Amino acid sequence: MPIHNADIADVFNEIADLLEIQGGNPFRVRAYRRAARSIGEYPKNVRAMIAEGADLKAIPAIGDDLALKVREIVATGSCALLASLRAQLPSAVVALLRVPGLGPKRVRQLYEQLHVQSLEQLEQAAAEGRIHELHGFGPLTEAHILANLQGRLDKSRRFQFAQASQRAEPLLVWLAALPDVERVEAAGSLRRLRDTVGDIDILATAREPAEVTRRFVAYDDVSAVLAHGPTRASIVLRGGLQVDLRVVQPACFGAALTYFTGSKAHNVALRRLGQDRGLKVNEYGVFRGDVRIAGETEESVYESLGLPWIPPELREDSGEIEAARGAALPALVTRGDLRGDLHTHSLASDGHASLRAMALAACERGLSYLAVTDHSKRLAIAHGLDARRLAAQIDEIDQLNAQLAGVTLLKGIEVDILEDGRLDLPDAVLARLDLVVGAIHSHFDLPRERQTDRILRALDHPSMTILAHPFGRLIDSRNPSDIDLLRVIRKASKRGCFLELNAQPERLDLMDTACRMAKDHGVLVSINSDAHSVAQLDNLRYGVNQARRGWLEKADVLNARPLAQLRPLLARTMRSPACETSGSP
Ligand code: DGT
Ligand code: CA
Ligand code: CA
Repeated sequence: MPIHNADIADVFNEIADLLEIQGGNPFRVRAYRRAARSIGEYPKNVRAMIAEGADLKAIPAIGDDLALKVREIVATGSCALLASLRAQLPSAVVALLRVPGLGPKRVRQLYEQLHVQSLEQLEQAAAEGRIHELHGFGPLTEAHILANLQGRLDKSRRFQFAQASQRAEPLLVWLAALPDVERVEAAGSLRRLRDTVGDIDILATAREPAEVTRRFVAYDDVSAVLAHGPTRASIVLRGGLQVDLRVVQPACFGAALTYFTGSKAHNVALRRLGQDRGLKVNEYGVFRGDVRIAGETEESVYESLGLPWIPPELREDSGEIEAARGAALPALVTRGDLRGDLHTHSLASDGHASLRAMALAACERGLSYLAVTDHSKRLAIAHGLDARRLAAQIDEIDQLNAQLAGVTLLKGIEVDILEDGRLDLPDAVLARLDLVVGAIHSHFDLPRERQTDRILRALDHPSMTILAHPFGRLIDSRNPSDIDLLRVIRKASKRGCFLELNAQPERLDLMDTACRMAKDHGVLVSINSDAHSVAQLDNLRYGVNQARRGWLEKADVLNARPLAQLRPLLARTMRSPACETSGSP
């Protein structure tokens, strides 16, 4: 394996960690850390420099002794000093240094006196109350360690995108306003607009990196500091969300942003593409031999690989690289493309605003139509409408539309799809509506065959227009129903029906891959807020995020159509019983 600068930096960092735990000379520890950073960010490939006989002491922070070590690492992949340090201390002990409140001296005590060698063992020792008996530790320190570890080890917890972005946005603004900071960007799953986020990754450039990490760990929303170094730090925000900050050199910023945006699968694919061209791609740049040929911007990184810049939403190694190479990247739908919203509630069922207030709010948000789709009677808990109340609402909307300017209310219903696939209201009243949004609110766990048949039957109803939140999942609390999406999509296509991408942050249903399937089969997706209040109309942006991850373009989205083009698509004539395929899906 060819040794790259990052590998050398890793060796030096581990040496510094181990020396520190063993109580080594602080100057020596710092020298290794400085060297690690300097080499990691050095624009030329050190291995190539050695091959050319260049003087390694040209690299900042590298003197005679460290130059020898660099040669040793390049020649052998490691160095004797690291091997001997590792022989004295298991390398998992190094991870203990990252726990707030644990310096090298304490880590050494824990290791020697309690035989703690890993974070898991540390948590166990704290939970069993063995730590506070050590010299220099007390019950407070022990409790602090335990609290920190529980935050850190609970890696499985994921946050809804909306929760994560609401936490991240003020932090990003605050960071950007710090005097030393030059650039700040979110990376990771947050930047890829994933429906859930494990932790937040932030990249920055700054004149004084250490000053920025120092301020970062003192941000007023911090509940724990997991790590704090001169160029990187990790904190846990109140509410439990972890944030990793890395401060990088401007020349590396684009490469680091690409790397830490991920996904991991996309990174692997980029690296492979680089290898085919004789290039090395990592978080410091793109290198040909010893020369960094790209890295300052993301565009430069992609360009060096013969690709246009790829939107982060698509970076999942699911065809985006091939599309980029063939100049066939989708022009992703934007919030500004949406002309209306086809699933909203009012005071009549479980909404919190009047029809008029919802209509005006939609207009203010640049929408020109809004479908009123209150619940049907089966959903008694939501004060669902029966045929009589729905008929009254239809009349009310007609009157309102006569008064409203700039926005049109469409008459709809979110009708329950009953267990057997029938709809919860009589055909006659459904036939008076502009659109019928059908939704499952019960029996989520039917076997696949029955659940799918239930939906297909609903799609066969002559009035059915849009299948709402098709999988019924709730991100934190309900798994997606087991349905055969392909059969549902084929039926929707045949019946002229549409699938909803419900934009509520806890739903985001359709999922991204399902959006793409709908697109591939020519079934339009309706990005709906499902707003129960004026403010929830802003959920649309979360729906658009998800649609972009699903490769949707403006033309793939039902409510990106202006009203005049929408009306014929909603018209029931397309779904008349005459073109029904009598039961066989
Ligand atoms: P998350 O936090 O679970 O929602 O998902 P990400 O994608 O934000 O993942 P995270 O925070 O573990 O890492 C951020 C990015 O860093 C990730 O998307 C790709 C990059 N990355 C992390 N570890 C590796 C790795 O081992 N190999 C490669 N190629 N990239 C990695
Ligand atoms: Ca992350
Ligand atoms: Ca992370």
